Amino acid sequence: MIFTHNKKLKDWVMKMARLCQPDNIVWIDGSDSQRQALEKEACNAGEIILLNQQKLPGCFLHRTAIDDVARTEHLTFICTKKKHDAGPTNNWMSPAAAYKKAKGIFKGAMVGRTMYVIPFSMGPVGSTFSKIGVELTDSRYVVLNMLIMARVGEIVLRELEKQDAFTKCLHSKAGLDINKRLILHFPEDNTIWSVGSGYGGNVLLGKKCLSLRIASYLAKREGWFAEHMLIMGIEEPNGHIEYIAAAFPSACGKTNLAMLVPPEGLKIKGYRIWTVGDDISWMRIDSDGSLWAINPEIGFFGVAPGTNSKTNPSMVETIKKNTIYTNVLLKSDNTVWWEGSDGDIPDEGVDWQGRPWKPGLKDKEGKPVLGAHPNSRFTTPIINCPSASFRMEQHHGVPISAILFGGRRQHLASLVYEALSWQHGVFIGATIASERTAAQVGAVGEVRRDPMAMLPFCGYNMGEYFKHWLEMGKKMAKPPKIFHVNWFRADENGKFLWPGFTENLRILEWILDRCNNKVQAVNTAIGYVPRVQDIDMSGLKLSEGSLEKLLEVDKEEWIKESESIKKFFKQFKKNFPEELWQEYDALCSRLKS
Ligand code: OXD
Ligand code: MN
Repeated sequence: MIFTHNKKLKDWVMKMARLCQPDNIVWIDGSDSQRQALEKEACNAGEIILLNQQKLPGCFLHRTAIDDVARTEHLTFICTKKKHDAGPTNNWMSPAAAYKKAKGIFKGAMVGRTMYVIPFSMGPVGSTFSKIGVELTDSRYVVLNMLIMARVGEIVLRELEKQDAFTKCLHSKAGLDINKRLILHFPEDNTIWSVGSGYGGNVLLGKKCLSLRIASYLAKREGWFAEHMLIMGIEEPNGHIEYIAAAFPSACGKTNLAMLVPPEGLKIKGYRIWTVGDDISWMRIDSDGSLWAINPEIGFFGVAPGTNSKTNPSMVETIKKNTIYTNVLLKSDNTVWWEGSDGDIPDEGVDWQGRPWKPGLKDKEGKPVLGAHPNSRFTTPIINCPSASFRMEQHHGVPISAILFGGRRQHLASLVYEALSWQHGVFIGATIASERTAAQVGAVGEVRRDPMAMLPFCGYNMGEYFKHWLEMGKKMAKPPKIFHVNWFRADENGKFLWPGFTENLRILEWILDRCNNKVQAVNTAIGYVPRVQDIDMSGLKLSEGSLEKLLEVDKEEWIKESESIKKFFKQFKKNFPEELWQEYDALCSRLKS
């Protein structure tokens, strides 16, 4: 039993308990002994499976319901009093309607279950960056994942006695019924209600819900940034470290970049990479006039398929212990496997739905049956990562030299280019986009805009969000330089021109050289593009003319792109900042000159 002096917290827990009617209430204290007891209970209840403890110590497997395997954006709402405050890119419900609808589902949802109270801090406990949340949940899986992803327990309760502000997070699995599933954000009440799901992105409320949707709203009010960005440091042999933050839409390689291992050809230069975070960056302007960042999380919630020693050797090391796997294949030796993992394809196993599986299995329509769900995940502590930053716990964060925006564009976007100014950089961020691949539903090649990679995560009107970016730029004496990268440019046959992954360090090197005024660049219509000779290609052979093609700016294609940008911007109507229309006009006139 935990004791808190915080009356607001006690009253709220009791009020939610009256609504959900759990049999009992357990406060999560953050101790190893409590975690181990919960792991045992969850195993006994069949919620998780203990994996082979010789090969995967401290690891477990969990399977979600088969229609509960990803974030459900159509069931995710921003509930502000005025619809306009949620903006044209968010689903909106009025707070009164949303509370009423969700109360109907939460009512009695925890009968026969325990309600766990999870006090958590996003960011180091007590840092000026950090925000506290308290999640009430009836899921042991949520508790065990939160213990990996956030700083949890008694230490947070003590902090809550010094300050009163916390995000009220209520979650219940209820009946895991997709027709009774809602992910509701009430930024004006600092409240999140999630019901009917057990999938991480919907239920680990410290992550997307608090650290992006609620935090972006608070950041606008309080004058900081909450962004969907990785943070990494690049150390030179002399010990000097420069940090960058990068926003790419989901499935564009943020996690792989955040922990890359230098390629063979650059090893001689002795770089060392430090991973601060792979998904979320909170950034503030410090007294030195530059932007400093923390990762509010302490775990990775990464996608399993495609993770192997070639694509991400550091992650392969990270997930060898203390990891919860979700929706991957279970092998007969009680270890796990997924499509695109290391090692041979197993002869048999149990698939992510709990059914017997063997290679070559086809469904009724003749389609291959996958062992692991394409969005199967692992939850794992950052501290396990060989490149984990030694500054994770520093209350000050790390100084950011460059901000990168990127997308998946087979055509159009050069491998890398630098914004002409902060304002132009905001324009670039506001226009980032990815093309659909054959793996997604919809027309292949169709462009989906995802400004700053925040489209599903901005907790308020995105027109106002762009204004916030512009305002922040004005307040910084030493703003980071802004760049756009595109690892996915392809030739006429659709073959990627750039090898990506570890080789991307060559582009980071150019970016840092630009930040330190060490190299010149070509001033093009879209921004500063590298001179071919300034990318270090030691040990990497591309076919003749590939680098030139990767850096090419095709004005005709860009003129077509500008039409699509205009259409996208128009939806924000009066809320759209004039400065970005100026950038739009300036781009058009540069393209036509
Ligand atoms: C994530 C996402 O899970 O962006 O990080 O969807
Ligand atoms: Mn993400």
